[in-house]
Amino acid sequence: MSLRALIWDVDGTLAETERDGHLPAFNAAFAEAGLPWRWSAEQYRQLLAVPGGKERLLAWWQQVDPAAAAQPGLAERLRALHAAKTRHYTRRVASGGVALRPGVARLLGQARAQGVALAIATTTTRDNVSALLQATLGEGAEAWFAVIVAGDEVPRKKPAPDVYLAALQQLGLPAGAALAIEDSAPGVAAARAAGLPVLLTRSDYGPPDLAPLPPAALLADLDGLGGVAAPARGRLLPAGAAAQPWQGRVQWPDLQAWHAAWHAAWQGAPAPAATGSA
Ligand code: XBP
Ligand code: MG
Repeated sequence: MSLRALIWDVDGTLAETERDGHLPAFNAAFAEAGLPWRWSAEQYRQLLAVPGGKERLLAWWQQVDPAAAAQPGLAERLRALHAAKTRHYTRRVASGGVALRPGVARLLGQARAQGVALAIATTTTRDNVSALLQATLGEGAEAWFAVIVAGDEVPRKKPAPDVYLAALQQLGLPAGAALAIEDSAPGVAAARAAGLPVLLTRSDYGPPDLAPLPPAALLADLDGLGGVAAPARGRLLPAGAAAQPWQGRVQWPDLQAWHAAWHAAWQGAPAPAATGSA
């Protein structure tokens, strides 16, 4: 089965948005609301275990001020605080505060030249996706993506597979005809649970290591896609074979070869769904 679609995660995969966008936006929203909170980079790394900005805020509030978190009207306070954070985030992105990770524009261009479908499956909001694509790829870039599924558009956020299953359904493709590009453990778990082979491009906030994954889960475990300044480094994980060191700049033919090898190892059977915890 040939590779017909690339399904991209957003935060941490297209850009280091957690470090350069979401964290400062949360802190700006706290300051604006007169809340004494300022999340450090390390605190935020811990908080990222909770996918979803609104869910993250609630978990924090329950941790630091359980009495306030139990007050009636908290849901509205949370909604307003998250809306303020999204405003700070989109303003920061629109002003050029966030750059694409190395190699992302290259690979998107190669996929488009091949006529391969592009899709997005993310936990963040559609407003944030639109702001990032427009600021980093220009007007009209959003139209490059045949499908965009945002976190609030499905019942469950990552590590549940909902955004990936919705993307596949809207693409009209089986999981074996696509490939997910992810940066984090919840993201890998979500893509695996949807039966997708995954290219992992670890991000600044990605986990130091992922729970052991069945060989079929990952095509490769890299520190990025590789840019002009430096190649990506990591390892190929051919299904059923030993990991092989790899370094270079990921190109469309690499994805085709890794995807074909994954299929050959599984004779087209879908990879085992997620088993381990992310
Ligand atoms: C990462 C997330 C998001 C962002 C914050 O999404 O978990 O919640 O951290 O964005 P991705 P929101 O699947 O793209 O890696 O505040 O809009 O949730
Ligand atoms: Mg991500």
